[in-house]
Amino acid sequence: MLGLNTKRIGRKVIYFQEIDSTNEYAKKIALHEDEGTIIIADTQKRGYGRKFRTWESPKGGLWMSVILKPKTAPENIAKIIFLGAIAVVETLERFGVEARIKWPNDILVNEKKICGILAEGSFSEKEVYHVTLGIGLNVNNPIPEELLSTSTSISKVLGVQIPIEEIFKILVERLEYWYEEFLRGNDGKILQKWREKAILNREVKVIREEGEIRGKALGIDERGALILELKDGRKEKILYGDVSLRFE
Ligand code: BT5
Repeated sequence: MLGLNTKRIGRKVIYFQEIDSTNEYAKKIALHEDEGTIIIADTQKRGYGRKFRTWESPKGGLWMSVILKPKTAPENIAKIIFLGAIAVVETLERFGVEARIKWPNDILVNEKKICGILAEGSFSEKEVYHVTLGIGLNVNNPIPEELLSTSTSISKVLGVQIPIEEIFKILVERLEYWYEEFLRGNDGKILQKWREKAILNREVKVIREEGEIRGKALGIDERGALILELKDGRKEKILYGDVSLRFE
């Protein structure tokens, strides 16, 4: 028994020992599921991130997806990623791990990635039908050799293993708290908290399809775009890209 105290998020939890991807599964069933259903798996054979990049998901990590059905406009989906990131940071704090958010969807500890978030939605021009919020958090799982210099896990940071159920329970509670704020229209509170926990006011390199761009990350706007201050003082808004903190 998980004994969750939440009303909406995690009302139903579907567990797999092994699955291709919890996000893929959640998207498939989303139309006929109630809001709040969580898909969770011990391992994913084909976990993925943005642009379908491979997400390593060995046993010992927290790999989960939440089905959400907010009555909102598609431009608000970025805030769902943001509230997911805040919930993860607060969960880590409860276990004594200090983490920061790197726009748009990474959670870092000592500048190493501990968690990635992926929101996938089905929507029309005006209306969101459903959003699948995928969270991949390295807990007790090994980190693959090729990611060791850029990634970490809770057990590596703390030097002890924490039962996944404990992390899961708090994460679900924090997700519910922030999702309720979102549903109440308290966007300002979400954006403010996000800014408080994010890596801002420093030089970054953003890799976009149309090329690289460097500048100082100042913040985010209402839609979730990153505001970058370029060398010449101009400001540029970036809606899609990868931020790199380490560069020459
Ligand atoms: C993300 O993508 O960071 C979003 C990852 C979302 C994963 C969850 S797990 C549950 C749900 N089901 C899924 O199939 N997905 C979601 P992105 O920003 O594109 O970052 C991907 C990059 O992170 C990869 O190219 C690797 O460099 C790195 N990476 C892969 N596995 C990692 C891991 N376990 N820990 C840290 N970094 C990893």
